[in-house]
Amino acid sequence: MKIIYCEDHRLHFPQAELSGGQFVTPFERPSRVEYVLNRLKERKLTQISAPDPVDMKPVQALLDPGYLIFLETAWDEWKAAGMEGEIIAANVPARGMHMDRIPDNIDGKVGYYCHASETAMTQGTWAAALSSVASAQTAQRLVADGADSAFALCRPPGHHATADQYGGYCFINNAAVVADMFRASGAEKVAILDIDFHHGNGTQALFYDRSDVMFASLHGAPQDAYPYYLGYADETGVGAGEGFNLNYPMPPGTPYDVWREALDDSIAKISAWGAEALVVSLGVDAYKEDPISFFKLESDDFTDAGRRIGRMKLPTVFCMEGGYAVEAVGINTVNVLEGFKDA
Ligand code: SP5
Ligand code: ZN
Repeated sequence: MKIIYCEDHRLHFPQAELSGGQFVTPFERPSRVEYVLNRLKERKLTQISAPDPVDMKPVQALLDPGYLIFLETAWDEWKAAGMEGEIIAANVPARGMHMDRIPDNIDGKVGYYCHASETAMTQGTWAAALSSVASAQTAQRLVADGADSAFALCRPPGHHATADQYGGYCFINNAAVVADMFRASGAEKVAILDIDFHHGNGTQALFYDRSDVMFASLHGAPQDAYPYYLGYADETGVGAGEGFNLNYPMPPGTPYDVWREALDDSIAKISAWGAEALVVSLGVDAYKEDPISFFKLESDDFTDAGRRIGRMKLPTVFCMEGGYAVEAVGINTVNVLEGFKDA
């Protein structure tokens, strides 16, 4: 399997994540990628290359133009306004306030374009986010050109980012861009399977009214887990998209045999629909030792999950999402890929 990775991810490394009322070193940190790379090499998966330059057209086609300009210019505006620290949203438009009037003040703008204040931006965030989506795009082109599968080792991750909001450590929704590119390269029906512990709220929102991209997400139930305000089972799509959004929320302590039933159900529905290409939002934070999650998957379970995904026999792009038990992130991620290959 070809693996695409860009070292520019290191340009995004905030010092601070707001967690439990304190600033801590972000869970989403550069070393995550090093653990995955090391494990890939240990397992002799060495077809690793750098991405081609980012193609902004598919990104601009999917996302809000004002949001992209914001991401590109936010750091300079923040500094020009005399802010000393990293960019952290301290205000958001809440119930009863205007949702559609964008402030001029950068502090107001940051909150307008953010949905979760745990996520800080720094000088290098935009460049890193572009390198991440560039990896996803290069993986997509490899698969569109005939490869069975490819793994985009994306960092920062993407599935929480919507058309116009960042948060949950995500800025550009890599998996969504890949799905849209599969449509443009000829697939009529594209599925996104999101196995990250957290609900893929950004991906859901981007395709909620569309019948050409089916979205399935296995995640911690919103009553108990970030992103809290989306991800219920009764969110099934709207308009033409009705029936094309599948949520599998699960409670604290969920073990693999329960999670696997959700996986099998989502796979059966994607297969019955006749998807022609598959994008996997590959987070491994469903692991039992993950510091911010509450499922109970073991490392071997990721191999089995990969095998089940591989049995779909679809052209597949994997996009790295979350996973914060850093020493196990490499093993668990590569287990999915090896299970997939051996299917
Ligand atoms: C891509 C991805 O996995 N994003 C996850 C974003 C999670 N944001 C909320 C983090 C809450 C952390 N709370 C820490 C409590 C530790 N005991
Ligand atoms: Zn996650």
